[in-house]
Amino acid sequence: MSVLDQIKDATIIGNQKGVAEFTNQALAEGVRPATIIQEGLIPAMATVGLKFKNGDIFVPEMLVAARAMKAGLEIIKPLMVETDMKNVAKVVLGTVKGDLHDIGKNLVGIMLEGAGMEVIDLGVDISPEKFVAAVKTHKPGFVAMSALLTTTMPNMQAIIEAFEAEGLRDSVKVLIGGAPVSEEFADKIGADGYADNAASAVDKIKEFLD
Ligand code: B1M
Repeated sequence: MSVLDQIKDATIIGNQKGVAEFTNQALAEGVRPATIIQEGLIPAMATVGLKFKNGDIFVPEMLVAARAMKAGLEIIKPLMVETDMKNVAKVVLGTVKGDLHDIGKNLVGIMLEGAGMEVIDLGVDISPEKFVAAVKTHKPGFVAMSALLTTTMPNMQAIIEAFEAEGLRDSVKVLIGGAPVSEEFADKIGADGYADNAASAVDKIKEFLD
């Protein structure tokens, strides 16, 4: 079994220690950090989601798998940051109100920081008011929102409307992402862009900077 498969299996069963060990082993073997994420950790969470959907596992198992994935990300995070290109853009990032999923958001944050951007991570369950306050305080060029539940997607629109109501809409580019979100939905709610993964979130922002 390859070390990437070992990372995947350890994540699925929520074996934090195993994920950390196999991640370190993979790095020692010369596997690129991005490959560990793309071919080990992310597919593991896709399997976990499927098992949950099929009723094979329940919320507690999903939670331990999420913690195991974070153990791998913690090791990889410092390796993703390029030191020579700081602050090419300032990004306020958060998971929208009602939604507690943060792995994808954290990954987006890691990739943005890795590309030399300053990230103000508001966390999860972030209301329109909190996004508005963060934009007023930090004056970012970009706001990146994450939603993983179909029920919380409409809160992205509420945030854009709050920016409009506060006269902030033209000061920021709003990008959205998360498993149930699409380009079409981004257009519908008047977002400036959609990214289907963390790497493309970086590319989208770079497009605006060009
Ligand atoms: Co939840 N959950 N969950 N969950 N969970 C999903 C999302 C679900 C699809 C599972 C399923 O049924 N198959 C389902 C949603 C169904 C739906 O809405 N249609 C679901 C459900 C139902 C729930 C609860 C309601 C369960 C319950 O309580 N009965 C509950 C809701 C809690 C809440 O938020 N209020 C719940 C809870 C949880 C846990 C807390 C146990 C845990 C989250 C732990 C955590 O995040 N700290 C959890 C998990 C782990 C999942 C799954 C299994 C994995 C999510 C994940 O981390 N994926 C998920 C199933 C799935 O997605 N297949 C599921 C890995 C991550 C790297 O991918 O987040 O998609 P993702 O991020 C990607 C891209 O989407 C993109 O880049 C990332 C990296 O490439 N991206 C962005 C994300 N945000 C972006 C922002 C951007 C750009 C790109 O900005 C520009």
